Amino acid sequence: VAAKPVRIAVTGAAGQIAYSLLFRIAQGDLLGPQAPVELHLLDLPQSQEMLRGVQMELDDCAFPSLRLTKLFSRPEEAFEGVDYAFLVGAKPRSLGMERKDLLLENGEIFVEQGRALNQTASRDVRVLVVGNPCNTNCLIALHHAPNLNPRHFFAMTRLDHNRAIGQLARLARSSVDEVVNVAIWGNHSSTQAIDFSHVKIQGKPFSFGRESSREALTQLLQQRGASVIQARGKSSAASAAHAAIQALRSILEPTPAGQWFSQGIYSQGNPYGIDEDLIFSFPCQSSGRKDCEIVQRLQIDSYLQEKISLTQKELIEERECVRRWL
Ligand code: NAX
Repeated sequence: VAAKPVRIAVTGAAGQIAYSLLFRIAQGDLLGPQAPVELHLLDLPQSQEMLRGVQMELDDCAFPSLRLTKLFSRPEEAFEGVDYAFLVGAKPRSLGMERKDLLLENGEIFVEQGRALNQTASRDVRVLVVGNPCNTNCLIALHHAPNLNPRHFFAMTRLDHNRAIGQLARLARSSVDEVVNVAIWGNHSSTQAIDFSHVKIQGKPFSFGRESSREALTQLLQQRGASVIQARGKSSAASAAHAAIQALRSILEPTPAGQWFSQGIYSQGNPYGIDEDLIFSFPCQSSGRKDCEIVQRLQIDSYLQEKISLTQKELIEERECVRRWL
């Protein structure tokens, strides 16, 4: 008997991240080249023509594992029976728009999509929120999906994590696979707390030597998204799609012993004293059974603790801003 296709929804499917992500999934980068997949593309009614173009291109690749591509403008239809949902679609921040306005504009989208997931998605669905502000959008979605497991909702901080690995490897003149155990704590925003304190390069603990070089790298990483926009004229897309694939792959594969990845997850029951109702990025590990557990008992020095408190404060403020929906 042919295996039943895995159903995967991507929202914002006419946008630039999706233009990379959909082809990567269809090629097998998420589940392997043998696993049959069915893609559900969701975008706004006015973007349906564009979606048709994307669908034609997917057809034209003749990917062996892509069984079906369907187009939608209504989330409850797009999420019907899905095993994975990448929530990428969101309104971009326009010129002069306050962070608060962005939260409110996007909040409504995630109320609707959370409800829709609750109604029609597989009971075992895993949800990755990419659309910004991704932590708080994810929190809203899970609050509106009471019949789904809150530990199955994630916000993407993997791009930040990967950026840090890339730059550390450059700094140490090492290859990226020799850099392990960087971590992003907190919000996917400029307050993110980048934890270099457990980093090992070529098996040895890494240290910056000078305080100024840690500050310089932190600044470079916090500004990286803006630097890409400045150079490319558009925000990060292929690197974001790659990070999204890795974020879900990381829960499907056992994490190498003693290592971790960064993921925004529901903070309830966390061992670090973080507020219990946030989507907060932590160093995480997986047994490979679609799970994601916070790494326990890491030492947190006073420098990092201060940064973690700041990013937590920002997330609490964001939550206050969208309180009407929680
Ligand atoms: P684009 O503007 O290219 O695409 C967004 C798409 O979403 C558009 O096609 C739009 O029509 C659609 N959309 C808007 N509202 C929708 C709704 N209610 N339902 C379905 N579709 C809807 O943006 P793109 O560059 O693809 O970025 C998408 C999101 O990812 C943005 O919010 C962006 O800020 C966020 N990012 C998050 C990152 C992360 O690390 N978490 C990094 C990359 C990126 O900046």
